[in-house]
Amino acid sequence: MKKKTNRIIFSSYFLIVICLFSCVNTNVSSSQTFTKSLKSHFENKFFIGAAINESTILGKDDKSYQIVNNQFNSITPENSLKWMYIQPKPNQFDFNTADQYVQMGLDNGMYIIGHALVWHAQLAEFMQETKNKNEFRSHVENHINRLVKRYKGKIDAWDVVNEAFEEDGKLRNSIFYKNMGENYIEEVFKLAEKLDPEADLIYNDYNLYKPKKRNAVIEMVKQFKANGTKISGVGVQAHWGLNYPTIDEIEQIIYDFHIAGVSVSFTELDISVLPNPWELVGAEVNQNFSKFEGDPKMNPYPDNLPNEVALKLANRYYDIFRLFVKHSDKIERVTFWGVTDKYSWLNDWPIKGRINYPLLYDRSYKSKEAYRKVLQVKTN
Ligand code: 9MR
Repeated sequence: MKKKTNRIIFSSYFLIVICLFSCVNTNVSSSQTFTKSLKSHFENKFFIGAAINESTILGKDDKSYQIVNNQFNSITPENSLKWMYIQPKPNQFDFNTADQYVQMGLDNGMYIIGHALVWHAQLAEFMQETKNKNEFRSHVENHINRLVKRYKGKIDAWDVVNEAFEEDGKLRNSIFYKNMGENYIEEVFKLAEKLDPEADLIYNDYNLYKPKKRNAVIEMVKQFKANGTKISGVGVQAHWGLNYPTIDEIEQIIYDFHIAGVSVSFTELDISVLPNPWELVGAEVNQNFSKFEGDPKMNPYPDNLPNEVALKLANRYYDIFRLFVKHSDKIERVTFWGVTDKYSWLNDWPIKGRINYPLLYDRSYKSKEAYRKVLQVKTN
């Protein structure tokens, strides 16, 4: 929390500086940029962040870059720090994009997230091929060592482990579990703490509104605390829909983790507006629905979002943020999973090639009704 206040003061200062020197000629309207922003609106409540892609990090998508700088005070790399990109071959690291990502956050006084050290998806191929358990473990240790040391004092929070539980609360039978055994989560948290004792250490997962899965994470938190293992917070991936989870279910998540003694961050917020006839929830990337590709029933708004749906989305965001403000003492950060609808992963999941509208900015980088509604949420 101390860090949070410092960073927010710094980023307010930075906003004024940016205001003075560079507001001409961005495509974001000046009233939108400087009279109000998401970060000023929720100042002292929680960090407000966005996941950013490589084009934004490298400055190729300047409009996105401007939105991020003007509106958000926290960033998460959507893909650029994932294992397959950062260590594609044994001990061959490519830090180019990651370094620029971190620099962007430092330049703009942001709360910088490292996502993610240990995750079974987007892993390098050589890890799948490593059959020797000792060798596997030393690759994991080397990976964490190199990343956490390199960004010590710069990356504020690490998603140390991502998506390690199944829906029924059992540990996922992942490559990490198979090679390192059931204590691997605690083991890597301890290592991350040793390497950067100041960094916030987060466990991140989806579907935590479902009690079985949430309880498993709570048990893990309790075990860590009993053993003196640092865990700063739980990242609740918020890949949600217009009708699920209910506000009560979200509130329960906040209460339960608060009682367990960790902060809550809503780490991957986006609201799908497209049909979900299979009641598919969360973000299990292995679910494949390719047989529905090209089916117009599954892609009902290929040209634009009808007003009534845009309003539903706006009201849904309004309700969610009202709840977040109500519990802002327990919430560290709220991060959108992307900046504009144009590049949202939800255009391609669970069916490729759809047109989805899950975020606060549209395909031409304009703020949507949902953005305005979020700013209408009272903060005092
Ligand atoms: O948004 C990311 C997308 O570009 C990648 O193709 C995908 C690969 O699995 O990962 C997406 O981000 C995921 C995040 O890292 C962890 N939680 C689920 C997110 C959506 O899949």
